[in-house]
Amino acid sequence: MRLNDEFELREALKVYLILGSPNCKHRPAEVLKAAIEGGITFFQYREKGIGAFTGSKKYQLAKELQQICREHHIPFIVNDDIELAIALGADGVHIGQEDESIESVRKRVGNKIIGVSVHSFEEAIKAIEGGADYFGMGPIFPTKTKADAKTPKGTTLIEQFRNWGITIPIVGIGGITENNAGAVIKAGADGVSVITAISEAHSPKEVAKAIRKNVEADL
Ligand code: 3NM
Repeated sequence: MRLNDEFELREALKVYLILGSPNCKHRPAEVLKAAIEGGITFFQYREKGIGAFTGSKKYQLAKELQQICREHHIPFIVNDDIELAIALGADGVHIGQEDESIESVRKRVGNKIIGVSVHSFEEAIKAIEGGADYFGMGPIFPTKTKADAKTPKGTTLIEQFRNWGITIPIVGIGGITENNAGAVIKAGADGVSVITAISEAHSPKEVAKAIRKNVEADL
């Protein structure tokens, strides 16, 4: 999957599912397939938390999920694990502030997508200068999914970024559901990143569909 420009990336980020085996009650592949049927537009493999796979189990699951994404033309990116992303030929990586510098990651992944988690104006400027392709900003709402998540800030920081003239594609993250996704888009985000609202849903397909509908309504 190639995204040729920022416009295509912005479009692709609308409904951005993230998951790994610790986030799923059912087989991750089944959850991903259902979410794709519901209308997700982007996928990140994030294998973190209690019981997270490592080594060959992690590689095998990543490969299985990548294959599903390929069949449906959904970009597939990997959280943090640059080596895994390169080994798989993933469409990109998502990194945090504690990870390797963006410049160094860029040298390793070439023109693949690099997403960066950003929490302040200073981090935003540094990430733009380093060559980030999009920002993940959160937590917007309270979340139990990330053990070391910061205090939720609501949508104010996204609004401020847009008021300051920062135009880079942004996805909100943290506690996003079908009920609050629209507010994140109204604040100026291009999309919403969601883990548990979809991964632990009784019907990942129906929740993905509802989030897609609400995002499109507010874009
Ligand atoms: N990053 P859920 S919050 C992976 O604030 C992640 O950067 C965050 O999970 C950040 O959709 C978060 O289940 C967890 O709330 C999001």
